[in-house]
Amino acid sequence: MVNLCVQTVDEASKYLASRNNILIITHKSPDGDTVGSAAALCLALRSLGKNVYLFGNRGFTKNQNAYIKSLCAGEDFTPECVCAVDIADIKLLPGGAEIYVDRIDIAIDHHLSHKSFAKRLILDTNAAACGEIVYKIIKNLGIPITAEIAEALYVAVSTDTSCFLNSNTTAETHRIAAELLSHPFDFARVNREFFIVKSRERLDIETRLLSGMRFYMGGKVAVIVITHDMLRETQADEDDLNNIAALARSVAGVELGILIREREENECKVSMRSSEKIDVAKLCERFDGGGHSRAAGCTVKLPCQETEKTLIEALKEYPMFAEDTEELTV
Ligand SMILES: [Mn+2]
Repeated sequence: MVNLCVQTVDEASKYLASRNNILIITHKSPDGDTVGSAAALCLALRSLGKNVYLFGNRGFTKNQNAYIKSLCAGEDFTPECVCAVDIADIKLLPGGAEIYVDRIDIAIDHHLSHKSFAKRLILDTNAAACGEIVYKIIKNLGIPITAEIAEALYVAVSTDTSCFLNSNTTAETHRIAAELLSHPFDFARVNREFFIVKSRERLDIETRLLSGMRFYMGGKVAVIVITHDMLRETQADEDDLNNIAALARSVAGVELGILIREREENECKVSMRSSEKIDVAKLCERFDGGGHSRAAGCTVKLPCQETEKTLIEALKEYPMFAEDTEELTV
């Protein structure tokens, strides 16, 4: 167990400003928030003349790599300071970063389910995105926000709020986004790229998921399953699957959308999206996972069908689902 030191924005800023040769680590299955936060922090600290790199997360997608490849550390980089962004749990370190398990100097995070692992922690669970905290650190250090930094932070904040649609969006989120938009980057292109345009592969997998969606608890729960076969047949890659967990929740009457994704023969990754009526972080914690109250995940060591059965069984304990548990057909 590490001796945790909780930091304010000011303390975290001073700490980072006092360090050099900094490695920034993003989480496993990196999303827009972890990547955008890391890129913005990296660029900002570099503008102070520091040596800063991102850990070369093997999970970076093609789209993400286009932005950040040049920021990634080479094999020979030996960090003096290791910083984790948007990482709620040490189990979410990306593959290859295990060597840093006991030596994360500072974690910047916004997950309510955060399990301390770093020597220092700046945690703001009211922040819609980790990018909001990084924004405050950059401002605190008086670093000018360039168009590049603004774009990275905008990606972080917009993706973690599903383009300012989710209930985690606050007035502060909008204030930060408003300032970011005052810098000359093409936010309409970012919005189009992240929230509007769909690849043919995405369309193909969405079609399959929609037609195979199963409903439980009188239509309050919807389950979609992505198997290896589906990925092979549709040729969908990680970019194509971005935020696909939100699909099940998008159906009228659904309070809880569940995505089950086949990992190995006996292992599934589960992502949940919910309305305000159910706290999925708590539900996922029962399966050793976690996240936010409206968006969380866990890993279940069972084949897909059994994973689905186990999750639906667990839901029967919730009073809101208790009265009506039959499966509906589509
Ligand atoms: Mn986040």
